[in-house]
Amino acid sequence: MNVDKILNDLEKKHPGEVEYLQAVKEVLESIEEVYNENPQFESANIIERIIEPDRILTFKIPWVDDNGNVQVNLGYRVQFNNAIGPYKGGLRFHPSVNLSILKFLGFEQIFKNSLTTLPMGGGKGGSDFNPKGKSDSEVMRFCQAFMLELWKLIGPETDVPAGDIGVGGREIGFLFGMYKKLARENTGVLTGKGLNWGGSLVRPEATGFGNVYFAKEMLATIGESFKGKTVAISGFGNVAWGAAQKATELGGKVVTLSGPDGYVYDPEGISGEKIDYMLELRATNEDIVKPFSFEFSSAEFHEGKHPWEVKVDIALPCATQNELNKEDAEALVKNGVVCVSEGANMPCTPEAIEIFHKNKILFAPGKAANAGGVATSGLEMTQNSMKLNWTAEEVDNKLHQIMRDIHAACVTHGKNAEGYVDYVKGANIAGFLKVANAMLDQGVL
Ligand code: NDP
Ligand code: 2IT
Repeated sequence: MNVDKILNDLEKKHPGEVEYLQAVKEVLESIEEVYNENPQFESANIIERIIEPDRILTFKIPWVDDNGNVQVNLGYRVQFNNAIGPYKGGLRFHPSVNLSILKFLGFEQIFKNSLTTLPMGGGKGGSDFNPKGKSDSEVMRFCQAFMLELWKLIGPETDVPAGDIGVGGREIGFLFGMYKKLARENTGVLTGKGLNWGGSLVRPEATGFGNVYFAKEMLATIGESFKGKTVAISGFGNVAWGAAQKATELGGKVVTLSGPDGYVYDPEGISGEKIDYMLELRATNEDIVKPFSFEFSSAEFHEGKHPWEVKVDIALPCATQNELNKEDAEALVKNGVVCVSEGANMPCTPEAIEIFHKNKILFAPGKAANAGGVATSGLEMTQNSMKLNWTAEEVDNKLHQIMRDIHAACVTHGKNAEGYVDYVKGANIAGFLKVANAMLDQGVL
């Protein structure tokens, strides 16, 4: 495989799709060696087949706002690869959404879902709709208009969307209701559903819990744990909320949260009612974390800054892509960070990851460390198929075991001669091999 040539060709076909090209580059560089050792991959041209999505649906979404004005947004669903199961992946509603971002997320999702050990292919979708400042009825009308197009493409055995940035329980409810009405069937076509209508216990917490379980496994390899450690978290959404709960439960002290406006630093620790308040803040649909510092006097707000300047032992970036850059990584390392585990998708830039690797920091990429969310979506699909519900304990135990298994797979494929584990390489190789072999088995499609 000639990585440079493949990337050049891809860039010519898709100029300016920076996030997508960034995600593909990382995977190709990690798997190059294994790929070249297996000539059957090259003869079936697996690489060219895996880096392009199977198909992309783009559609317009006209809807009426509370003032009677007609608004128009763009909607997308990227069905990337279904070699090991139905397309599976979240929907993102954020003004920054474009095809490059959804293709990067869909591409990552293929390998993440493969790592979960469950039968799920990779996909992603969303819209440039901005939930900021929208009323519940506006969100409902938008979700209904979105589903009016999307429903034709999805189904419980073909493509199963879920939440992501800007899409939580409320949006899944509106989307599910509309699908049910259009398709005239009540199935597990979306995950992240409410508990009374097919949802799974622990799904809301699962991404953040899973991220902390993964970090716990990494820390154990050096005889460490969360107990007594300070933890910086970015974001204040669904993933940050779950991570803050579990990190606190395991004895860590969470000292930061962040939003697009800056970060809050709370030296007394963010636990209990402060974690509950995150949900309130999120539900306001105002894009800011600053009000946290009005609510709790122990918290200081730092406008326009990243939380990575705070001295901590563990960093959990849980907001969005490319939010932790080289300078941030240098600051964390200088301050003695031992473990960085990505709750968000691709939050660390390639330059930041290089700094972590150079300094032998325990570093986990999102496709391994945040796989607990989609894994629990997979468990929701199983419960829907069986028409049974598992207890929170059963789901949490399964999630915990899946995260342990993902960690073990990363170690198997990522440990070097000196004993340092390159979790990026390990996750990419383990995720890739399963999908590539499935594609070989199934012929040229
Ligand atoms: P939420 O919408 O619940 O929260 C997203 C958080 O990130 C909010 O705090 C949001 O603030 C902040 N944010 C969004 N865009 C930016 C930006 N451009 N700059 C700074 N902050 C930003 O989403 P989730 O918690 O679900 O998602 C967070 C990350 O985790 C994403 O990368 C997502 O892809 C990933 N993820 C989510 C999973 C899930 O199950 N939900 C599973 C696996 C990964 P604001 O909205 O105010 O802009
Ligand atoms: O990035 C992700 O893994 C998610 N947003 C969750 C996807 C899912 O299908 O649960």
